[in-house]
Amino acid sequence: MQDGYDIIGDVHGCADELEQLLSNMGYAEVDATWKHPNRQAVFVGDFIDRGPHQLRAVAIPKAMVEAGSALAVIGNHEFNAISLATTDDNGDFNRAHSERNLEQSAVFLDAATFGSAGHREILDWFTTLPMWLDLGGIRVVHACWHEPSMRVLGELASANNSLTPELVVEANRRGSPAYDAAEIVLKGPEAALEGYSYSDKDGHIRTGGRVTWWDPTATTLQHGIRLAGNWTVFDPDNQPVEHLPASPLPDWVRQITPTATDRTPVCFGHYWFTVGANNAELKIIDTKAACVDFSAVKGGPLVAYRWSGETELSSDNLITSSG
Ligand SMILES: [Mn+2]
Repeated sequence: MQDGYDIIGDVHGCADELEQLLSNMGYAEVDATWKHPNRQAVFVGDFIDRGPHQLRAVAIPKAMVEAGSALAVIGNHEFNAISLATTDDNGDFNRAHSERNLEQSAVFLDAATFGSAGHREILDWFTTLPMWLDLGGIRVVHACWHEPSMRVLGELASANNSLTPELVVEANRRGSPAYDAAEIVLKGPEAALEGYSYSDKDGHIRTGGRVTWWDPTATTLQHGIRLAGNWTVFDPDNQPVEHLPASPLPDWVRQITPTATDRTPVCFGHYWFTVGANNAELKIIDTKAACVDFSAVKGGPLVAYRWSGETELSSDNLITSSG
């Protein structure tokens, strides 16, 4: 029955691409859900926000998980959705209803209607999702596999490592251990840029950058901070420059980088990889790490890694919604 896992990247409202990908992988609609005769899907989270079919992008994975044909971990967008709708001991929303926060969640909130029964049902399901899955030979997390952070989160989490009300409060309290741990596991480690800044894909000026934590050779800001090619980098005098400086990444970041000796293969999403012309860049990172987010909601394919027990991952096992 169980021949392996099909680990599916960030859906972000792309329900049509999800159904196409499932169909391409031999899943079929049975009893109002998608099933494969001998495989199980695993979603890396980030079902919602941005894309056109918010409710279907939740309903399809939810039905699959409830039917046992899929597993799923929570992404930062689901964490944010829960945090926007729950309150701390003072009665304040765990995630403030600032213009920017609401804008980031607007597409989902428009579709789900904040405070409605349907909205609460979706959030209740998100709350059941673990923050990571160790499936024996393959690991799945939304952004970063980092065991010290997982231990911190695990102390406040439910038995299956899903969120509890207390953990949602703590993980939104800036400066708390759970806040830092959730940042790393769900959003990926970010390093300060020493006065440098850049304008990101949404036009926000950022003074910290996402670290390529999976790459043991990336030891400097220049090589270890993930920036898209079309983003502009500014030096401390706010002048545009070619790239970030070659100064070393902070020690705490380098300690997150996996060592060569303990590397169970890990699949994750979150990082907006792109496939390039003719799918030339449709590939895993290395034999121990695969990002399955290829920017489906920005015109890329939705991608899955089809894992069948191998200890060395291969790009040959990537399957796309585009066929
Ligand atoms: Mn994400």
